[in-house]
Amino acid sequence: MERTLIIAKPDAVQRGLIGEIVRRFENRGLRLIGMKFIHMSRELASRHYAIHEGKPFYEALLDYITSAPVVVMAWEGSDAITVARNTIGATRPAEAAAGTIRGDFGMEVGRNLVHGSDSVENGEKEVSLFFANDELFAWSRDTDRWIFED
Ligand code: IDP
Ligand code: MG
Repeated sequence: MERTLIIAKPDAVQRGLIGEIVRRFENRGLRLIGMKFIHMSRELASRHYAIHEGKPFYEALLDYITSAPVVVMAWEGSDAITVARNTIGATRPAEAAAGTIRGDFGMEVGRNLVHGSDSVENGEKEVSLFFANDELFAWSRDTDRWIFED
C-alpha cells in the first residue's frame, strides 16, 4: 500500500470545497488514514515546500499556503500516488483535464486547490511531516475486498 499526503489548500477551504474534495478521494477508493484542520506555520510550510526554495513563485506559494486554514489528509491504497495525482489533475488548472479537481474547480496555478504527493518516497516523508504515528489509523473497510484485489 502506498501513502499520499493530500491538502485541501486555503482556496478550497474558503470556497466550501472540503466535502467535494474528500468525496473525490473516497469515491475513487482510497482509504483515509488521517485527517486534521490546521493553520500551517511558515516554518512547516517551508519544510513541506523545501524543494521549491529559490524558485520565483516560492514566497508567493508560502504566503498562499499559510494564508488561511487547510485540511491535511493521509490516504492509502494500491498506487495511491498515481491515483491521487490523476484525481487532482495537472498543476496548472487551465491545463487540467475536465473531471479532475483542478480541471473542474480551478483557473490559476497559484490557486490550484489541492496538494498531492508526487512519489512514493515523498508520500511517506510528507505524511510523517504532518502526522504523528498516533494520528494515523491502520484499519480495514468492509468494502476493501470490492476495491482492492487482495
Ligand atoms: P504540484 O502541486 O502539482 O505537485 P509543484 O510543481 O510541486 O506542483 O508546485 C507546488 C505548488 O506550487 C503548486 O501546486 C502551485 O500551488 C505552486 N506553483 C507551482 N508552479 C507555480 C508557478 O509557476 N506560479 C505560481 N505558483 C506555482
Ligand atoms: Mg509537487
